[in-house]
Amino acid sequence: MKEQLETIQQEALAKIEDAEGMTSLQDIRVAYLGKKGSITKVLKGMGQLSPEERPVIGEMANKVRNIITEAIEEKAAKLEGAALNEQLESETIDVTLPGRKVNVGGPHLLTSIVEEIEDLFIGMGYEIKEGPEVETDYYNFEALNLPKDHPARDMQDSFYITNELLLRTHTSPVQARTMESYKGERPFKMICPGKVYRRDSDDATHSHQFTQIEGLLVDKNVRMSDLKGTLDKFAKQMFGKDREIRLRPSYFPFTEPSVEMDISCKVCNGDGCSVCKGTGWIEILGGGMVHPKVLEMGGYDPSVYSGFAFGMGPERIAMLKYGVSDIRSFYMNDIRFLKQYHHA
Ligand code: 2NL
Repeated sequence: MKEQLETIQQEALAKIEDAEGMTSLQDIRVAYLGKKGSITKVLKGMGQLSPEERPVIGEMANKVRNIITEAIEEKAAKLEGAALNEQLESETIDVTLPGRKVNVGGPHLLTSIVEEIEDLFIGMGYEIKEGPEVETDYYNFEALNLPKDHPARDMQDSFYITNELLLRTHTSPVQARTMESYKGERPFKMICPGKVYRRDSDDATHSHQFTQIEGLLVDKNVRMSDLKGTLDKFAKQMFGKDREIRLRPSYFPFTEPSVEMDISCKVCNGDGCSVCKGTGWIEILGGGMVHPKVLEMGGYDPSVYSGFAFGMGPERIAMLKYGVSDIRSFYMNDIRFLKQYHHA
């Protein structure tokens, strides 16, 4: 039995030495150390031995098992190291290959225009305010001097949710809310950009959803000339320092007196062309002195405070500034249109 174990040890060590991969190593483990392996077989035959021989052979069998186990583990570590080296060599990465192109988007043209206008008014000390797009009848109409029988309140012209709730038709409710929040106690200046909604059949110049920016300044002794100076600065910064403005009388329910502002046509410099329809002037926005009733409803005493307000459509500003001919282009999300303005 002693000889048998010695042969087993020699044989096993030679096979382990020659093993070329993990699978053959595993086969060797099973053949020698497994339940039906050679060493187990020897141990099973120990019953025939004398009581003196048994512990000697038992100890030897254990030694042989340990030697073989150790040899297998050593060889396994060697084989794994070799496999890793081979993998590292075969999988070298070519860092000189050009990378895949990532398409980076940019702000929408309308976003750029709104931000440009915001920056301009922030520079004049204005706050930016936002408000809800689902508004109450009170803030959208009543507080702005648009009483119950006013034609602008026609069901046909607005998206009503209930009798008292609707999608705001202008950003003016934000101004009404701002006046209310300041409780008639302090002067302020703010602009409010945002989405507004009107029932309309969409075409090249109409959209049922569009954006607005309105401004409101309330203080003591505010005059029409303050409005004119502010709008002149806005026009020159937005459209170029050579632009002239002119104010024409107009009507809005929340201002009195009310005006519309034109800028001199950039294309013909005021001589008259197809862009300005021969007039030399292009309409940009509306405004006026805040109606005393609106001040009062906002909590400001009209005998102490006065103010000016104005409103404009960023779509129209963008169309004039960049020659966009169809308002629907802003909402169709045609990537060819959007891409043209990523520099803007
Ligand atoms: C336009 C004209 C305008 C206002 C908006 C306003 C708001 C309050 C008080 C007074 Cl709370 N006025 N807003 C005033 C005049 C004109 O917008 O053509 N917008 C596109």
